[in-house]
Amino acid sequence: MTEEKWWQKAVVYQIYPRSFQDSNGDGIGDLKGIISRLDYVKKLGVDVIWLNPIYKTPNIDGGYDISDYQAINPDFGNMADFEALLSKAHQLGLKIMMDLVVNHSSSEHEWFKKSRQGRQDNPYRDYYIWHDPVDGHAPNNWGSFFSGPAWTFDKDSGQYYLHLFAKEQPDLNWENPNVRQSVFDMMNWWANKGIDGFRMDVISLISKPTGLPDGPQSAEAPFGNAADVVANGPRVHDYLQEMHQKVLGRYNWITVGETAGVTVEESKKYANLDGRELNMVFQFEHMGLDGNPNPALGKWYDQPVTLEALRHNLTKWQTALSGTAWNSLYWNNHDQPRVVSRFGNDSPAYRVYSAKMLATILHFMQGTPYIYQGEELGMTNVNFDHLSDYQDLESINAYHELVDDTQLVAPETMMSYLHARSRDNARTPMQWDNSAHAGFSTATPWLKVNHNYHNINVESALKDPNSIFYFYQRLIQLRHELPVITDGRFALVPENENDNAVFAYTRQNNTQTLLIIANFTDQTLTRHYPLPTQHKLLIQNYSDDQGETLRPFEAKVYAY
Ligand code: TEU
Ligand code: CA
Repeated sequence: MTEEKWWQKAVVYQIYPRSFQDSNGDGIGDLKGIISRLDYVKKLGVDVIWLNPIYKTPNIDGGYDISDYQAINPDFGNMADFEALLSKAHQLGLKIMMDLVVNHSSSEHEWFKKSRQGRQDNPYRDYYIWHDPVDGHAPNNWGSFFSGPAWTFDKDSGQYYLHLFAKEQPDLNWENPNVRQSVFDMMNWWANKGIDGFRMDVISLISKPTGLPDGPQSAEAPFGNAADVVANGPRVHDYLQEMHQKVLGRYNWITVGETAGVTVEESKKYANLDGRELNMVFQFEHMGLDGNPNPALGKWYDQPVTLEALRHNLTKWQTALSGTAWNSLYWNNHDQPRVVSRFGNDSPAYRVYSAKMLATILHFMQGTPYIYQGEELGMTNVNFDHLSDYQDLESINAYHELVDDTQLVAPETMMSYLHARSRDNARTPMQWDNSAHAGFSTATPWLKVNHNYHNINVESALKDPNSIFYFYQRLIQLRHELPVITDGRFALVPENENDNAVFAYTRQNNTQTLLIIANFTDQTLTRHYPLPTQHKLLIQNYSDDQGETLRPFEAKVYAY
């Protein structure tokens, strides 16, 4: 076992700047707003803040389309504001992890503007992935993650360029050493500002497969699935090892790879504890279990996952990486619905119980936990009435493709799918108090506030000793105090392997055992788990312990 690293004991809090706190009354969250709320983040007890992109951007995709990697989005402030944020965070003992989006840039980036100027004598042409038409068509069947084709034809030069995401997000050509060096120089420039690490957007997609083969295409789908053939491409580990040599190895950072499509075996390369590439993966298998049974509809669906499938998957990752590689632990982020609505029960009777239950199951696992802003309040999904209330291009494009173009889904059904799975569920403004616009802004926010802010907000959470907030605070504190949460072996309780209502597991090291029990249903159940006579109850979400009786969404942890 390698020596313990600081980031193995750390807890990360994710801030989506556009939706956290507006400081100047334009309805858009900003850096000064974040500064004004750092004390709140500190009170929760986390160690690191991950900031979603704050760079200059045309904002086609929530800032994941960057037109200048070394400038701040003016909606959010300027470089002096960033420096102030970093220094205030450091004073409070909080680290700042930045988003690194280098699978693609914005089509407004200087590199792409130059790249599209022509094929001759153009050192920037090969910064992106250009291809001649094949039989008058796009080079292959790949679809964009945001609907439509992954190739756009450029009339002026007679070639197609690749964009796995929106057409305004052209993919960078990592095979070009100048691209890699430009990225590494940019990373070192941020390092000199004193940042504490990077979260690397879709880093598993940077190495494209040789020959750009078609992806698998299901019967009704208009395009092939690019992710299946692009993820974990032939040179991705070479590129990350080069990045480690030229950048990462110089700093005591936290580095996390957003690795869609990563397998357990691949994770042992990306996030091996030998430290040649990244600290940890951020993988998506448990986010993909409740997709539509029709592959043409992908993530668009409104039915919940079964506990068996969820437990099976989480258990697989807990056991497979143990001692070899490191994983992130998360229930939601800016791309995912709210955990309490998706895996719990957000009705008034059960919202608080189920939010605490889900937090318990996750926070006693091995890995580095990520808390997405508002999760610590039990913020819920939002049921917008109209498509026009949505701002997220993935949601809007999917609606048009599935309802209008292919007519695979009826309009009401698609609204139900958006209510369940749209990325905007995560992006509604942070709910600070009961005042207009939830205290997020004095103006109308860029995206509607969830109506339930009158009940669910920071001000009331801080007044209530039984709030979800204080429960998370306690979970974070326990991780900092008890080594077994970081280094203990994970095992499912044998009696529990096929239980369709309760999730129970143990963590064990040489000095301590923890038994974690969680009822995933709204029913009262009876379960018997062997427990030594000498034990104590470490944390629970009800006010008393009724032994073998498990009340709706009850969670408790014994230590012995
Ligand atoms: O997301 C990567 C990714 O795999 C997405 O397709 C994700 O699965 C989808 O949003 C879920 O619905 C990252 C960022 O987190 C996301 O916000 C960006 O839009 C995307 O990359 C492109 O940069
Ligand atoms: Ca603002």
